[in-house]
Amino acid sequence: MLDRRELMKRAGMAALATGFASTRALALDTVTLPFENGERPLVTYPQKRPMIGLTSRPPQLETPFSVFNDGLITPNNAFFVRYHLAGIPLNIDPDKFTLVVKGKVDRALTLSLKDIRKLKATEIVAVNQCSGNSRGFFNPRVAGGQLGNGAMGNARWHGVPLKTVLDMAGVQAGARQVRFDGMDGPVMDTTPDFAKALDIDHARDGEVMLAYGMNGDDLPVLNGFPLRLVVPGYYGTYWVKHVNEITVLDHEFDGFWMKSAYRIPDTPDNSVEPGTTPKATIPINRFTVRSFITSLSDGAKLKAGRTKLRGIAFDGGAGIKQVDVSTDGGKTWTQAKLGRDLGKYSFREWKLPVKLAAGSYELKVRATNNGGDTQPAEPKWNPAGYLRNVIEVYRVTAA
Ligand SMILES: Nc1nc2c(c(=O)[nH]1)N[C@H]1C(S)=C(S)[C@@H](COP(=O)(O)O)O[C@H]1N2
Ligand SMILES: [Mo]
Repeated sequence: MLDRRELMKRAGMAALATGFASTRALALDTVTLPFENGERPLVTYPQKRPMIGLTSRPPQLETPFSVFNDGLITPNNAFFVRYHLAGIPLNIDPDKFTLVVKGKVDRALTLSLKDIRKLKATEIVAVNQCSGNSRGFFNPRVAGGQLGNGAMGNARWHGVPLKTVLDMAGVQAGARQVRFDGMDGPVMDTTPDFAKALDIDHARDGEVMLAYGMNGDDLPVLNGFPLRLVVPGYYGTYWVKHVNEITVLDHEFDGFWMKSAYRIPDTPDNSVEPGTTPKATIPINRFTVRSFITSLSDGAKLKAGRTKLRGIAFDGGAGIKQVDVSTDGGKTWTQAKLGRDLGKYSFREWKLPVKLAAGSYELKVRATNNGGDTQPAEPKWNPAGYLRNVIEVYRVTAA
């Protein structure tokens, strides 16, 4: 017998599928991101509030930046969406969903969502950020989605450690990597399927998670319902959505999205001279350290006097040690007060009251992590437009 809650949920899922079928990215309005050709439609999709639309087939949605000033956790209905392939699974029956674990294991597994939900669950607050977040600001410009700063979000993820499932299957000696594939696929078979891999020790570190919950709810369809990988501190490309196949490999996975895409220069700071091609590359991995002011935007007009500056900082998992703010274009810096610590993979809030007499100001914010990494004053460059973490500048006037 199905209980009432279950029935309601099913009705909800069916309505959602209909919603996707009939909603062709209804454009409400437009916004302009602060770079050339930055005009974007504000679009609606099921389970999402109006979002900045980058593409519609597949849907790619950016979070309006003001959302990051509302709280440290990004709401599910405002969380960004990134897909590579147009064949996305919008009508998944959670009762029929299975996760297969195979390859170099003692016992191949086929787990239902119910089986997975019975395993001991954990939670982690972690930022998911697209490798190409902020790509639109690159100069010289680079190919790829011209994103502003909204291809990131911070959520409380709920699920089971990937290690639990790998241990159930029994990883065999000689395992090198674990490959993850989701239910989406190419519409034309000339496009390579989206699959990613992690080294076996990383996959078994106890932090990498198979998540079915996000901020106390199911995952939104467009964020990977009913199951996705969460790889704390690592760029979003590894956070495979709708994951239904896990394969333990005795070699390094050489699929297109590992071998050819999502690679960064193999140089000490992972950058190259603007406009040049790196000699050697490595797979993209942990986030660079970043910080933003969220309480105002570039070009803001303020009332002269006291202003409470506020914002966020995050990094690839060392944790934020310090945030400094400058109101004179970087000549002098004042340490901001850090807010509550939600864990080393979360956004960290910072606050600083300042006094601005009438005039023009260049506000800057700079974070430093526990590993001693900080943000560069001049932007670094790489041909794919990844890793952006220049110190952000906000030109404001007080009157
Ligand atoms: N199945 C699947 N998972 C995927 C992708 C994809 O195209 N297909 N894109 C990845 C990339 S590049 C990013 S940045 C994140 C984005 O996660 P989100 O859409 O939940 O914000 O999903 C990752 N997982
Ligand atoms: Mo991404």
